[in-house]
Amino acid sequence: MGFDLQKVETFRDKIRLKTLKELYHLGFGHYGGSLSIIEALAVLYGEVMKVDPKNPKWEDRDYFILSKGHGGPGLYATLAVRGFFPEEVLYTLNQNGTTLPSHPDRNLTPGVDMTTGSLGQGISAAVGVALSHKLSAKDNYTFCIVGDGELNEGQCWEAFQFAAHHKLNHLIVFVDDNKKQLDGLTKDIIDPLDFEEKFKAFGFYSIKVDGRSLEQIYKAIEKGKAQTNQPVAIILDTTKGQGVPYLEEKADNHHIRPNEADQEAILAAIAELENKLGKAVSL
Ligand SMILES: Cc1ncc(C[n+]2csc(CCOP(=O)(O)OP(=O)(O)O)c2C)c(N)n1
Ligand SMILES: [Mg+2]
Repeated sequence: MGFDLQKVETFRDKIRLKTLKELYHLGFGHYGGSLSIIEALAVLYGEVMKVDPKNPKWEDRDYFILSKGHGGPGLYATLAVRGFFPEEVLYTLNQNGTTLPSHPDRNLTPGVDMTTGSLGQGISAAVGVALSHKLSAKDNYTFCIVGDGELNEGQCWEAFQFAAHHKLNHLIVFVDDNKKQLDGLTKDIIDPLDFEEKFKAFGFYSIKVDGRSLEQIYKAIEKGKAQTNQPVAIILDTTKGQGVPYLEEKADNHHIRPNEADQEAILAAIAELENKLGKAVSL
């Protein structure tokens, strides 16, 4: 299958629109880290991953684990637009009785492959999933997104050593290198130095791309898939709040309870995306 840029761009815009609408409807949430992974999610679910929305537990599917589970709203919007559940469900985000808790739960949401939210643990689970497929001689891919701040957790690096030792070449890890964590710049808290080089030293095939470029992300995955004896790390050069300039510039953009100025800017971004996509997509 070739890469259909226009199709993936539209998919990306719909995901970003639904992410903003569900979070705005809730009144607070993890805007910054949900928005910075949308390009990667659009490429994965729009073009790359073998999934069946009608049969989410299909054994031959590719797996996706959002290790930075607080980006759940971005994943939920992706799954809804992809047809795993009705888009209206997005408006129950994080409310009593919902199937969409603030952080992903594999027992509640169709299409969610792993329960995550405690940083550092999702990547360990992803390595286990990839190992089980390798031991069973199955060719499913396991994709996992970790945060740059999340990589402060030593557990992540234990998992990476293990993945390289076992040559888990069907494990593709994305680092959402948005340069910020909960309360500051990653470089001021624990400077990660050069992720690309670090992953190389840990035995990965490692490549850095512009995390806004759908084409670059797709090509990196293709290169990763060509590896036969190494796990793959794709470093996404992203911006926290990506795709909404006002939120990108807002210093404190990890978890937002929008004030009046924020509300105005978020509603303007929603209107802009709705105009771009045409009224047909708005709920
Ligand atoms: C083990 C653990 N410690 C702390 C938290 C609280 N927490 C949630 S998000 C976050 C910051 C994560 O930063 P990063 O991985 O860079 O995420 P992003 O920038 O993508 O939002 C923290 C500390 C957590 N979820 N799990
Ligand atoms: Mg970050």
